[in-house]
Amino acid sequence: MADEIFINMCRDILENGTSTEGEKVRPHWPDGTSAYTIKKFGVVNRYDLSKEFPLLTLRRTALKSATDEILWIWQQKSNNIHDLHSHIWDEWADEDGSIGKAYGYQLGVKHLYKEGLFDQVDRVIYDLKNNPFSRRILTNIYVHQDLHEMNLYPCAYSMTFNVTQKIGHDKLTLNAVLNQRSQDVLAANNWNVVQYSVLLHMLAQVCDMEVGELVHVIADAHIYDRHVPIIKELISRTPYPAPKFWLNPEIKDFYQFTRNDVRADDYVTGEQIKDIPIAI
Ligand code: UFP
Repeated sequence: MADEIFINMCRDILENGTSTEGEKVRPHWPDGTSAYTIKKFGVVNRYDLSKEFPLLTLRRTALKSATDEILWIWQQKSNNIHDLHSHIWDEWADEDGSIGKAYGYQLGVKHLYKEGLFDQVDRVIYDLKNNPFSRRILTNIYVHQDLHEMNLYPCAYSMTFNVTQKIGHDKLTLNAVLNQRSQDVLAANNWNVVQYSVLLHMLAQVCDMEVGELVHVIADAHIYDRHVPIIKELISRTPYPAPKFWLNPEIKDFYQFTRNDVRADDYVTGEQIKDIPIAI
């Protein structure tokens, strides 16, 4: 499923997308050359997590590192790269390791609701447990008043949670829409999809729900010029069967999860692509 969605999205961008070549664009390649893209506006991908976990098999997505980053944002609510086990944010960090008032910082800010003070994550968990059919359960980290203090504006900026009840099922089903303004398809698409799928699995488990669908809405889905030949080779590969996702069933408190509580079993993939150039 994940491979098929990825291949179809890439084909669509390459065949029907528009190019920003010749336009005044940022970001740029490390050598200073302008990094233009082929892009598609308004891409929507649906992943039924009750059927399959959407790890790409065309090449390997690092499940534990992706989980580490999503826990850094949603659970530790940190904006300091020293709390991360990878170096993906190094380019955007200050000398002290801070990425400014971005991502985890925003999720840690407390806001006043009728029931008292909550940060956005605790508010989501509270609503899912106490008022699951509410149509008001969402997070938003695209905070305009703080944008000038963010070293990178949030790309995936909002999750809207929605609970359904499947006929014949005792448990409720947790679904979500992930809103993303900008997506580097080669470097980060499956990374982001996997992160928010892990998050949905974790929240469903701690709220005693079943996991449902993740709907990924991408405003600007782009392939960078230097990624085009890599993408063409990648989508010519034959996918493998989807791996099995394991989430430690003992954990019932969202704040107890670590990256070691997730695992992909039977995860067979094509060869990894080394040294993907990243536009900055
Ligand atoms: N990008 C993603 N996903 C992320 C992230 C960044 O695809 O989670 F943090 C990419 C999208 C874009 C670049 O290619 O990083 C950010 O540039 P801009 O702010 O100009 O959209």
